Formats: sequence, C-alpha cells, structure tokens
Amino acid sequence: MTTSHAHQLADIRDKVFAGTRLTFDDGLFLDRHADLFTLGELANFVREKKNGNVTYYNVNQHLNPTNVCVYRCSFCSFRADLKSPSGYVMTDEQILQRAKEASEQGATELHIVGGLHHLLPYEWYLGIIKNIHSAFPELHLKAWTAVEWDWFERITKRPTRELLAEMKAAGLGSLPGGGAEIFHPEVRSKICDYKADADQWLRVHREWHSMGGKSNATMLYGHIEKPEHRIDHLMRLRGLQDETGGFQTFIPLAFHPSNNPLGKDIPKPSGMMDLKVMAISRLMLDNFLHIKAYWQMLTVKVAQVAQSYGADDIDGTVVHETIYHAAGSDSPQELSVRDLRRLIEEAGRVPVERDTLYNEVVREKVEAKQWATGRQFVPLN
Ligand code: V47
Ligand code: SF4
Repeated sequence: MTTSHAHQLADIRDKVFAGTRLTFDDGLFLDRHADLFTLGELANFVREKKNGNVTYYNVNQHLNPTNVCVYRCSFCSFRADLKSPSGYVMTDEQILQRAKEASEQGATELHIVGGLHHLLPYEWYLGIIKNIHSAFPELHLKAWTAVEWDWFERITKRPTRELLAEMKAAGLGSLPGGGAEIFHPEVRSKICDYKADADQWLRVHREWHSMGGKSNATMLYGHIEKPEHRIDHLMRLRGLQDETGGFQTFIPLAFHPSNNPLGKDIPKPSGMMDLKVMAISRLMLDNFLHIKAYWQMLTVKVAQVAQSYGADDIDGTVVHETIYHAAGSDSPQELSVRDLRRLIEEAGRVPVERDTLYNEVVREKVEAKQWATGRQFVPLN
C-alpha cells in the first residue's frame, strides 16, 4: 500500500468511527485497496453499533412452485425451457403439502419464488398466495421478486401497485430481495438482458414500501462485474432506502458457476472475496439495519466467519433449496435450529430467532422438537 493509499484508508477509518457516510469513491477505494483485516475491523464496528452481539436467524422454508422460465439469465442453473423434461410446475396439492410441512415444523416464514412461466397466468401466482394463506395464516409469505412483479405487470397490463395491493389482501407478507443481480447496464445487459432493469426493480420496491411494506435487497457478485459495478449497486440501494426506509436486510449472493453458461470459465468467488463484499456492503449501506450472510450461498463456514465482517443475520433453516444446489452448492439442504444456534454461538454471537419482520420469536421449550427439522430432538438448553 502506497503512502497516499494509507492516508486515504486512515480518512475512511475516521469517517466510519465518526459515523460519516462513505462516498462512491470511498467504496471503490475500499474494494480495490483495503486489506481484509481493516475491512473486518471497520465493518464489525458498524455491525456491533447497529446490532450489538446478536445474530438473527429464522425458521423458514423455501418453495419454488415452478422452474419454467421465459428468461435466460446466463447465471441461472435453476430455470428450464417450457418443453424441457426437467421443467416442473407444482400442483395446488403439492404446494399445500409443502406449506403444511413448513407449518408443522414450526416455520414462521415461507420464501416463495420461481420461474416466469410462459403460459401460466398471474392468477396462478395469486392463487398460490391465497391458498396457502387461507390454510396456514400463521406463515408469513415472503413472495415473488421484483422481476416476477414486473412480469405480472407485463402479462396483466395492470399497474404493479394494484397487483401488490391485491396480493397483499390475499395474504402476501413481504417481498424477497432477489432479481437485483447487478444493476449497472454494462453488466446487466450481459447477464440478464430483457428482464426488469435497475429502475424497474427499484420501482417495484418503492411502490411496495410506499404501501407500508417491507422488503429485502440482494446483489449477485463474483462473476463479470467489477468493483465499480458493485459500489454503484450499493449506492442505488442506499438511495432508495434514504427515500423509503422500507428495506430490512441486504444479502450479498456469491455466484455459483456450475451448470450455467456464465460459469463456464469463472471460478467460485473465494472466501476472501465473500468477506470483502460482506464488509463493504456493511460499510456502504449505512441506512440498512441488517446484513445477511446467507449460509446456503456462502457455506456454513464462511457465513459463520462473516458474523465478524459485518453480517448480523444468517437466514434460516431453509429446507428444499434448489436454486444454488442446481448451480453446484455443496451446502446442506437444511440446518436444524440446534445447528444454527450452535454455529452462531461458536462465532461468539448471541442467537436470536426472529420472524420475517425482525420481531423476536419466543417459543415454549416444548415446541423445540418441531424446530429440529428432520433430526432427532435434542434439548437446546
Ligand atoms: O435473484 C440465481 C440468485 C437469487 C444463481 O430476500 C444465483 O431473504 C448464485 O434472492 N449463483 C434468488 N446466485 C435468491 C434470493 C434470496 C435468497 C435468500 C434470501 C433472500 C431474502 C433472497 O438467487 C436470484 C439470483 O440473484 N442466483 N442463480 C447462481 N448460479
Ligand atoms: Fe428465470 Fe430467475 Fe433464472 Fe432469470 S434467474 S432465468 S428470471 S428463474
């Protein structure tokens, strides 16, 4: 590091400790030149200021009702063509069975996203929310990414706001953060042309926030994007959060290169990269309360270390993860609550179960046997 770089880093350090907002240039500098120890120290300072020693987790399940998709994002290993033998569409019965399983296992949340099916109408997606909500009203339904909402608008020719309101009345709880990928058109046009662009993605979240709704945001990193694209992405999210305050958590998603065209000559992001992106996200997104280290994506080990690099959330029990497993993830499909709590404690943090909206969930001990999904019950404490 040159003397001028050392000065720049010292200035940024002062800013972080003083609570002063970092600029685009600061972010770029950190991405290009800062060492991992300093990034960790600074991000951990902010993390502890915002969330103390707590790491949040939730008891959730994922549901992907179809993998058939009109788009062809080059990083996607999950999608299937309309007539492909690997394409599936779950029946109402299968969907309800999965919701039942989630409810019986004590889940508080169902995370529902899928492909944009060539033929299925918007009413099919609406029906999923209606059916699950009326049978299992205790489950918070975090459903459909901004890309899906944009698709619903395209096929119905109805305004997104009206669709959001209709789905909310049917039981929609919040929006997940997927589909953001990398906003910058230099990258977006190469990896996911045609689907909702940055402005459309942000517009959906803005609409939802203006209705009092909460949502998450993501960034897919570790492929063809450069540091300036990542910082640009974070700045755009920070801008919308200044306007609405509706984002709850930011989730950096590490690219998995198996079984997709984009991954052909690209290795998996390293652990160093994962921790660097986590820390810079924490530092740039000063108006986001939470940063999630999604263990399915990062591996359990990196997600654990990330608790000292800015993250304060580790996501949930998950179960039935398909998107990253199709792309070569070797993380387990599910973790029991006991596993989650142990790995958080090992990271020196205090595990707190949250619901989707970050309210603490307090359970009677007797319920705990439901948490340990698929495993023999072992008392937690
Ligand atoms: O938008 C797809 C990503 C996202 C690959 O809101 C891939 O709490 C890596 O957004 N390698 C969907 N990533 C998942 C998502 C998410 C996950 C967990 C929690 C939340 C939340 C949201 O998965 C897609 C895309 O960015 N993705 N393929 C791949 N090969
Ligand atoms: Fe379709 Fe989503 Fe895969 Fe893109 S990432 S091809 S929109 S399923």
